[in-house]
Amino acid sequence: MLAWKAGSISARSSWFHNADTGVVRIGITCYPTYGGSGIVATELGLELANRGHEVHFISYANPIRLDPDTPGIHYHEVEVSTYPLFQYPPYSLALASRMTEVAEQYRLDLLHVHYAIPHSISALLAQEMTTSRYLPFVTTLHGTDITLVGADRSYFPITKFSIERSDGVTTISEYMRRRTEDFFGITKPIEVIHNFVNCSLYKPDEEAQSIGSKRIIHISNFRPVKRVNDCVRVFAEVRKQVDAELIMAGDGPDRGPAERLARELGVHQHIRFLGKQDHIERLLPRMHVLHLPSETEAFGLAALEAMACGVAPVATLAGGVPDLIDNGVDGFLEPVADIDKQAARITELLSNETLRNRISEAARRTALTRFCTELIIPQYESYYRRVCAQGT
Ligand code: GMT
Repeated sequence: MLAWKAGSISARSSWFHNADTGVVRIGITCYPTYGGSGIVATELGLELANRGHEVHFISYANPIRLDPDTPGIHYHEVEVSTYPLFQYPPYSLALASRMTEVAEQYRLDLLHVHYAIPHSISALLAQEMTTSRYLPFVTTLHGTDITLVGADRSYFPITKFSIERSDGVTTISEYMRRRTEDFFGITKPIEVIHNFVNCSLYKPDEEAQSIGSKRIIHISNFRPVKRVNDCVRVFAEVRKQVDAELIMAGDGPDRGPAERLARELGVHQHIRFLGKQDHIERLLPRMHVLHLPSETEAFGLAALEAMACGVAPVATLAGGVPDLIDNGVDGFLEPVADIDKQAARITELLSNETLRNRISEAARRTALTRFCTELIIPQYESYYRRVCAQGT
């Protein structure tokens, strides 16, 4: 591990904060907005702090879902100054400077960045700028950092470089691992650590489900890759058979077009566009079906959170979703853009209670037995130990 970075670091050494207790001082960087990668990073930081680790979030805003008063949690804002010459203020550089400051001041053991671009490059710079010791960094690849941004001609070389220069690379599904290896010709090991859910917080509420009409929910950041118009089209078909309601949670560029389409199809009075929601765990248990019609999806965190609440997922056979959903067992996978098949499946689930209960129970079981926080967080802890041990 050290050989390919020799020269700049040979005189330095990394340390693991407390080798006896395994407590780590970690800097976490993510997009602090409503995206799944930011949610995973935040929940990971909170869980690590809960286990006694010292967690420092370094970002341009306080990540959503993060209460900075939580014991063991620190938040360091990155200030991006503007200057008349800067048409594009260089956030990556300001981030690298802040990472270095925090790493030196709090004697961080490692950095963990979520979403490759630009966080991984900032971490690499911070590593170079940290003079007191070797500062390893782990990059977690979440989805469009590889499938869309990384595939863009302007970002391909730097994405590949950032992966190659990371001390450790994890990703959230087998599909993402294969896709990264194949597309970038990466040969270094990529560890798959799946998305996780807090199964005590995200749990079923049968009573809430039994009240009122049948409810379908879609949760996303309303980008084109999520195909939110398909939710509306499918819903219009479902409404021909079942008296159902559609709840659209989240916000993003395709919200306006989806609202227009709902009016055109005459179903707008049965759809609620809620905008961004801070407490999805309170909303989900009242739902009957989650609809995730994405073009591509690296894993599908929203589907996992729904499954933990016993809500049957109907998703598309796209990307890493089969890592999560076993078609016909704990949810359904239908072809991308196939409105008829998706509508038929949702109609069937809403009108057949026996089927819905079977899927709902299996979905909860999958969340509990494969993706619960208690199972996944130790995988990160052990991965950090391995990465830090490589740098000593
Ligand atoms: O859309 C992205 O690729 C970014 C990311 C985000 O920040 O919203 O979402 C991805 O990360 C989630 C958490 O790991 C995954 O569960 C989502 O499947 C994935 N989204 C896509 O691949 C479209």
